[in-house]
Amino acid sequence: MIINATEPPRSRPTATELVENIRIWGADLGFQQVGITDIDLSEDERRLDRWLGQQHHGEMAYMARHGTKRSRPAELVPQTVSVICVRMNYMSDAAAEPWGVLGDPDLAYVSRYALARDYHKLMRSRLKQLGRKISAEIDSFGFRVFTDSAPVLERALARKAGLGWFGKHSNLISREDGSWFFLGEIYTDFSLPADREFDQNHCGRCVACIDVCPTQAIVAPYEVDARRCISYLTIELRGVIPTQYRSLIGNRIFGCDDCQLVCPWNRFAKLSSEADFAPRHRLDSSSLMELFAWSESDFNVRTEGSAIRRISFEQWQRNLAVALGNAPTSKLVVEALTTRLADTTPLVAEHIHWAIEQHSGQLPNYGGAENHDLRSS
Ligand code: B12
Ligand code: SF4
Ligand code: SF4
Repeated sequence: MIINATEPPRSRPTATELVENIRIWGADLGFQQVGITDIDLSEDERRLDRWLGQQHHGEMAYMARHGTKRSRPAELVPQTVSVICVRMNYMSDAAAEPWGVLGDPDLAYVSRYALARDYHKLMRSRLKQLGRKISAEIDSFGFRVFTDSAPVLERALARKAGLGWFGKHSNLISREDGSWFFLGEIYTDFSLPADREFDQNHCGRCVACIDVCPTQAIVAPYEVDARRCISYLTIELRGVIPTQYRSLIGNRIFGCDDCQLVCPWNRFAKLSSEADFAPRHRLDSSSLMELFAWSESDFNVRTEGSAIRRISFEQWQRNLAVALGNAPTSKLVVEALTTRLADTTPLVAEHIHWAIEQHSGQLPNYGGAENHDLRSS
């Protein structure tokens, strides 16, 4: 090997230099913050166990399936000693104003995080780039990246890495950016100096999120009973939406943002200008009727590469049927619901019957399920 005598051999950066570089590379890759933590989540493990013990996870069996792997990073990826946590803002400056959509019962409200390209893809690709950049500097840097893709206690790790505090709605909040951000992690076997954990809480006496929650899912500060949460009911729950929540769901057809929309810390939240987070197919302001008219192939084409694909076409129609039950009564709405009955699954049909019933007696020639003998169709 020829060694250029004029250039000194590349020296290994000190731990402090490396961490500074990681932050700079993270910022260059579009992350608003990068923090580092060790892997001790014993306090959070107790809270997670309690949450599971109370059955707050409902039918999300994956939350309980992995034993202690979720709260013990080295059980998920052996030899992990440090975790690099990142966050990326997603509220797009191109999206329609959320309260305007929520306040118009003819429109469909899709959670702001799901209007665009599936964030998992973008986050994973950026995290991998960050990991490779570090490996190029440190030969012995073994790593794996995650974003909502494995049993990882993401918010707990992020809080420990100094990224923010748990709001009473349980989302992580940053002083600089509010809570409209995604989290991601790099697990590594390379020991890095940990940042100071975020040990303050800036919620104070505020309870705005608890008060606004349409289904009272925030059963205590920092504790969400997922079974009541509209995000769970419209996304994670595969079957029948319990009737007591249907009117409360309003026009929210995929997820829910209310607890974050009222949070004072989001008044100053910075918007994202990532092209990938700009809304697609006018999903930020479409009417319920437009979306209910989609065929299965429309659904497949228009939600390709989107986080909405976490739900099936059947769940999509189920959610729209509930929202149409909450829409202002009109002949067109009742006709669209009734027509759909001819070609749908028993699950969707059950929700359509409920929806039609909400309009019964409000139109002269539409008496609801009774007049149409819908239950036998
Ligand atoms: C399961 C899940 C859900 C479930 C359950 C939500 C929940 N609160 O657990 C449902 C489907 C309802 C859901 C909804 C949403 N989710 Co979600 N979800 C997850 C997932 C996969 C696991 C969360 C988890 O571990 N829950 C278990 C409970 C026990 O954890 P926890 O609520 O964080 O509880 C901790 C604290 O509350 C704390 N704690 C408890 N008591 C106390 C008391 C005090 C004093 C303190 C300080 C702390 C504290 O200890 C617990 C353990 O650390 C994560 C991804 C991941 N792998 O982590 C995404 C994740 C949490 N979700 C996310 C998002 C964006 C959402 C939604 C906003 C989506 C939407 N718009 O519809 C909503 C928000 C609803 C809400 N208010 O939480 C983001 C949150 C980003 C952020 N800024 O925090 C995550 C991190 C995904 C990601 N990679 O970005 N989600
Ligand atoms: S996402 Fe909606 S339903 Fe869930 S806790 Fe927040 S306000 Fe309540
Ligand atoms: S709305 Fe208030 S209580 Fe809820 S997270 Fe924001 S600051 Fe905390």
